[in-house]
Amino acid sequence: MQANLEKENAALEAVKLVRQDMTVGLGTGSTAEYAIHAIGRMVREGLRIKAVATSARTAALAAQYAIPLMAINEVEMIDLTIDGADEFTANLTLLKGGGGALLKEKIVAVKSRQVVIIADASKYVERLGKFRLPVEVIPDAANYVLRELTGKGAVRMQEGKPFVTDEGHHIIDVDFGLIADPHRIDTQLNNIVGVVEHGLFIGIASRVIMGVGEEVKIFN
Ligand code: ABF
Repeated sequence: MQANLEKENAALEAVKLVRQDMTVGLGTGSTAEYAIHAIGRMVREGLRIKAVATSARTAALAAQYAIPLMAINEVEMIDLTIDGADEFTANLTLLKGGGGALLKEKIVAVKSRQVVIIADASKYVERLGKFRLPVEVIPDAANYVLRELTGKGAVRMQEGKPFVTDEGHHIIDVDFGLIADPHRIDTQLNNIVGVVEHGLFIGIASRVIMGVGEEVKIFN
């Protein structure tokens, strides 16, 4: 399938940036998993790195390759993080969190010297927002946040049972429509009591490597 080939090609291009003795942030999601498999093979062939996982699922996959894992808080600085995204624009603004790991992904990303996003071509958008924005909330604040967001242009929320993150928080998927001003939404969300984090990554990605057909395209 085309998307999987594009994901794998993007991942293989990104792992060329991994160097001996680096501390590497390992992302979450199917695209990031292509990179983890490739890095795992490199570790089996003698690559010496330390790694930090952004989710329990990623940690379990890294453990299969005996990639040495450190807790996020044990690591001062991460040299390179490779992660996926749900959407990205040409100016490297991202919508992330569809995998429910946005909090640790953002912590790992902001601790990283270089954040390389890998994606298939379907993730490239002119404007973010076709994919609903994941907003991570403290469970006790969920109803309050839902009410606040309904008043601020969010039109559709997650129905049914909330997604519970590794940290025990809830994810509310919010449909803001196409997002003209990510900074405005970032500020709005950061000022609602009970919101822990959200999936807009602004000014965080250093580069996006997109698989497109058999090729890769790099956005800097
Ligand atoms: C994680 O994986 C999330 O931030 C993002 O939502 C998701 C992308 O998953 P996939 O690579 O499977 O499309 O990076």
